[in-house]
Amino acid sequence: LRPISVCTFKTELPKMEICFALGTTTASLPYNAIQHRILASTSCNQTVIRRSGNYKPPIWEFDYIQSLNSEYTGERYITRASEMKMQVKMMLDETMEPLDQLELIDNLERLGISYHFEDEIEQILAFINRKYSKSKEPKIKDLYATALEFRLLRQHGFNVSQERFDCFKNEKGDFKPSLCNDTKGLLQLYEASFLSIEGESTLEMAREFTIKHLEDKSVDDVHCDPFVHHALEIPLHWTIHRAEARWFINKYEKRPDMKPILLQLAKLDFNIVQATYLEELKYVSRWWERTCLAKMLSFARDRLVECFFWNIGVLFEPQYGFSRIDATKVNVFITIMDDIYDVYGTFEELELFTYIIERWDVNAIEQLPDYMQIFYLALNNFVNELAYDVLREKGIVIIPYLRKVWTDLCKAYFQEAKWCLTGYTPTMEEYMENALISISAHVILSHSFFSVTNPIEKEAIQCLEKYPDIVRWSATILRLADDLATSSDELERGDVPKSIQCYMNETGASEDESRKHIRFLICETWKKINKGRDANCPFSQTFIEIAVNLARMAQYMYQYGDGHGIQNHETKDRILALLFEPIPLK
Ligand code: 0FV
Ligand code: MN
Ligand code: MN
Ligand code: MN
Ligand code: MN
Repeated sequence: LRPISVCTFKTELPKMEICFALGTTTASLPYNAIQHRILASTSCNQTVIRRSGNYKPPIWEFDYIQSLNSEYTGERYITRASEMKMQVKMMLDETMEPLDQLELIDNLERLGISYHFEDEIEQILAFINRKYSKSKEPKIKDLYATALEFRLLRQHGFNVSQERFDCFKNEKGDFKPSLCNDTKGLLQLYEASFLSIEGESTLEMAREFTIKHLEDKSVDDVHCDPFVHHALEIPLHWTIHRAEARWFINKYEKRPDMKPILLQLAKLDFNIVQATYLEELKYVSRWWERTCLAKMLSFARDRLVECFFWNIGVLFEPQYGFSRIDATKVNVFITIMDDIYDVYGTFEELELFTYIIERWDVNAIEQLPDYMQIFYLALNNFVNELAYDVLREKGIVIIPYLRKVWTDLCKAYFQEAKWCLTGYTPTMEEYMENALISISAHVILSHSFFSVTNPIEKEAIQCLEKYPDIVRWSATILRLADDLATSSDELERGDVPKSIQCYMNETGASEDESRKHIRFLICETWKKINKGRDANCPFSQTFIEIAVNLARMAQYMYQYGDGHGIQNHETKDRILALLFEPIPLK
């Protein structure tokens, strides 16, 4: 047993039927933690022993956040940036060679400033695409240029065939061995291969081929090309914009072909955008302090800054400040609620809580223990406020939808609590069906949908309610990335088995094999996303981008372990670099 905190709660039991059978006795249960659950939940006297997640207090305290200021809010900087944007627009107009155009676009994207030039970029790519499909001459045979063009066109939704790479294969159908010496070409081919969809064997082969040869290079060479190293860590297509911008600006500065205007605009724009993030963070941190939830629910993760940070990856453009603030609150509520179910709540409390949430019965709140009362009322206030804003701004009542997504989440959490209590290991399929909901992507994305969509169409809501593909794919990657990073600790704490354990249990695979399989599933899900663009659902490009970015951000937050809950130094450094430290302008 690992009881950490002992506390008392109201023992008035729910006046409702218990609608399922447990059918297991304490004696036969395999895990200490489960016995502990039983112990806690059968206790009818005043003392209840609870588990603890052993979470550390937050790194970023309220006073620290409030003390931060950025000089980049001033009019002077904004004017300067606008002037530079005009110059870059001219540059886009005047660049004529297709390869130069492609490189310019690629640089703008990696520098994090392409969002200012979306129309111009779209036009150029459409032109390149048309020219390519009309031309009868043999296509360019340079691997680098071919792959760059392929990736950019696909990224922007143009339909280009993998056959473009056939000319780089030999008679046997393999990539020509001579390509190994072309590091620049290999790198581009590697990045392009991540835009593949299911069944594209050339791109599959390209990925294996390039990874093998790039890895060889990065092992051989002490002065390994930083671009190779960076790419192998995480491909561009999986990277969030802000992180890439921060990294690339540094590298771009040292390039011989660097264009000073791009560099200066990128730095300045990064700092200006960062300053708006800071204002949002300070605002939402005051809200968080006022709720007192961190003090009153001290068993839960207090991760306001991390919760905010997710949204830098999910929707980075400065105009979405309000969405980021609301989305931060959503993440905070999810994180606490997850801890209530996974760590702190007794089985009976969870059962009652789920029952009351399902009916959204605010009148029944008194039946709940104190910590659930305060949590539920905070959540209720948030839902009502958001619904009020949406009704005022967009004339549509969304309360039932919001309640429904929170209810579904609670039911999925409760299912896991039941499995935990009975020591049941679900099959992979059973697990995933529930885990795609319990990872909360649908809650996150539904709230984002209502906050970024205007006008809100009834058909789009109806689609959203049915857990559309794009939400499922995003949820799949979020869930699997989370499991890879958090399940070891969760298992130790006596949580339910996660995907890795379910797969091991079902197939007899070792943990290593199982983890490999999970990473394979992540790659397969990306292929679906790449094909994606669910034609039946009238979602905006912005919303789709949010869903895809959530998957990207999950891989970023869980890249070196649990970047959300456990405060590892990688996440700390990333937060400093993306949120708190401006880029020196010199
Ligand atoms: C992860 O915690 C967690 F809190 C999530 C994914 C909820 C918040 C989501 C965002 C901030 C995007 P944990 O690993 O404990 O989640 P599970 O579902 O595995 O218990
Ligand atoms: Mn993009
Ligand atoms: Mn959890
Ligand atoms: Mn959980
Ligand atoms: Mn987890």
